[in-house]
Amino acid sequence: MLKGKRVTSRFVSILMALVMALSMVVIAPPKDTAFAASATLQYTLTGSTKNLAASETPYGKHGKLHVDGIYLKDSHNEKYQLRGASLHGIQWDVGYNYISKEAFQSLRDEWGVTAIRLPVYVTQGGYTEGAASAMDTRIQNAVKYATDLGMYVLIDWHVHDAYGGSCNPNSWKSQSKSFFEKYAKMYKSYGNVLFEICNEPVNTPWYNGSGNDLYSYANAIIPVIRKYTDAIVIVGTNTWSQQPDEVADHKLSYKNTMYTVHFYSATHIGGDGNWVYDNVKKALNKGVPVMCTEFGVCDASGNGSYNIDSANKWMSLFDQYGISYFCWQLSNKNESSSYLKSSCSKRSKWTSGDLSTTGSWFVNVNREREAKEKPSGPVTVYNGVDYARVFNFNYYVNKYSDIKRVFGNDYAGALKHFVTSGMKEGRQAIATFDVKSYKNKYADLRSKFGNDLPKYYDHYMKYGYAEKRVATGVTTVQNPITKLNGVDYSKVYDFNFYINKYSDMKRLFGNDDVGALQHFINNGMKEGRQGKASFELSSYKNAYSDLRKAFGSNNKAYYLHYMSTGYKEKRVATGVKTVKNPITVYNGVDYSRVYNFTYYTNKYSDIKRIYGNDDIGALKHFVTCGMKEGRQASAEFNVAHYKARYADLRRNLGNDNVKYYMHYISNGYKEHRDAR
Ligand code: IDC
Repeated sequence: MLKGKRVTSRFVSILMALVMALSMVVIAPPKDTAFAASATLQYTLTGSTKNLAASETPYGKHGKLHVDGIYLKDSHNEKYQLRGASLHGIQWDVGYNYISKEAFQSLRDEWGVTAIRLPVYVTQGGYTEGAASAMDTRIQNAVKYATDLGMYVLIDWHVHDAYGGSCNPNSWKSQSKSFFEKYAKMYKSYGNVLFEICNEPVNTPWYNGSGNDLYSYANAIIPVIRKYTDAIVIVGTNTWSQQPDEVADHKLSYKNTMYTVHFYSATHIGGDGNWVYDNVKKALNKGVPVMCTEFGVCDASGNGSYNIDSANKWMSLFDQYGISYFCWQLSNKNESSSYLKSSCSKRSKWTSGDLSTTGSWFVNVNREREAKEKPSGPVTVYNGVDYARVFNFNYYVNKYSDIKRVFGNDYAGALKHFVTSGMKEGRQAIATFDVKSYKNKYADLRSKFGNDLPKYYDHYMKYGYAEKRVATGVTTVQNPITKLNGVDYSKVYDFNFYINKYSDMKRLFGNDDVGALQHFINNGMKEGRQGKASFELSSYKNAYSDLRKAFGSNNKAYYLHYMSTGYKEKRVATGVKTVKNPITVYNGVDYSRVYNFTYYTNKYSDIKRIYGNDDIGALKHFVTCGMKEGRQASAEFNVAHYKARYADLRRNLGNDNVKYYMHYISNGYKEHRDAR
């Protein structure tokens, strides 16, 4: 629809480019393409939002804005570039559908947007054509949401040449006056509201002395606003806001006033030699402060093809001068300038796949700039979480020389290190919170969090501080735990006994009762380590043959038996140095006629070494090897003597030792044969 009407400016652009190309030998390329944003989304949008404290929102950090020379500055007097999202016309559902706190918050938290533009179309069924009251409601809602979220909001009196010919904002001067009277008054105490008094004049020069020019219009409207507020006012310029340079000779006298440039990058190709681009540079050179309240990365119709490269060149220029920008437009309308694909019907919480080329590029642009934003002072908020209870920049860099070296001047970097590494490493970042002390002090926390140190910081921030828990000065573990996963090991385990008895345990778990208990459960019992003065595995094992039969060499089972039963049965668990009631039955055969554990282990040093306290092992050895080898395991039975003494046995049993032992057990003993 508008394409035809752009011909004039496009023709001028081409002509100018030609003239420039012929007359100049070198056309300097724009400096600084460091931020050449891609049209492919470089970030993952998950539709999540952050719970920012007011002080961490864009407005909370930067406060009320003002103009200083050609620059927009924040309340710290630093240059400040707004990253703006323009809604579509709010008289249409494509515009007001997205007026919600959730939508603005998505823009703020995932799109890197700091400001919202509200296009109040004057015609096209807009403010002067029947929609005023509906649009008033929408404006007021939008300002409320933006304000709640600490975002800037630009109220745009959207005069727009949709019907051809010229567009002179003086045509709606009285309506404009009452509109701005109303809103300047309503928002006089709002530091985050900006006013744009005429979107895109056409065929209306900045100044011609007629009283019907833009200069006169601005001089009629701005005093109305200034009755109430010195908020930033942005004034449109001639030819769809492409001529801010025209202002230079007749600048307005009101402070905090800026002048508009609009571009559509496929029509107005970024770079020297483009008429609009050059107009901006001229304006800046002449001290005219410029704001880009609308631009697109497609052609001037808001549709058609994209020119991303051109858009990036425009952004480079804007970056050089800190020029704020507002990208056209947040909707899913089926046209190139829409941020969202037309298939996306979500009104907020958009995810990566919902974004069009414009939307993707726009997010890249914002997020790149957001990442480079220098905090105005030490920050404590990271990813929406405020670490002020546990983090202080100065304390952190002064305590750790490695941190100072790397992050000594980097507030955000130091905080990021703390959050992503420092907490895991247990570093202290504020005098009032030492995670080691906090952990030592509270068994309830240890049993929940174990060695997951960041959880302790988190607990203190969320609850511990409010509960007035002690977080410094406790150097030893208090009330060490004995229970894990619902099992109480206190009958066989005591933290202090365990770490003091074993130097390796002290080294590894000196301040870590959970780790020590885990070690005891997973390894210590298997290894037969003693966990408490009143329970000694070897003694318990020595004392009870029923347990040895049941558990054999499964050490852990003895501990568990004592915990569950032995303790109640008052079984003895210390001081028994020798094996009591050593077993003599193996695979159902009782070897007691030829075998005695004490005799066997005392007679053979190798047996003693290996089976000194292991009656089951010794007997097994005897049965499977000892008899074959002719070893003696009882004063009553010597196989060599037995064999030598009885010729009948030798005839029947030959040279097989084992058979002699077995014969004695089954017959020889009863027959009173002598086997000594
Ligand atoms: C366009 C919208 C389009 C709508 C039209 C109505 O993209 O959906 O149908 O307005 O007139 C501007 C104007 C802005 C235009 C935009 C694209 O400020 O209102 O929006 N554009 O044509 N100036 C240059 C381009």
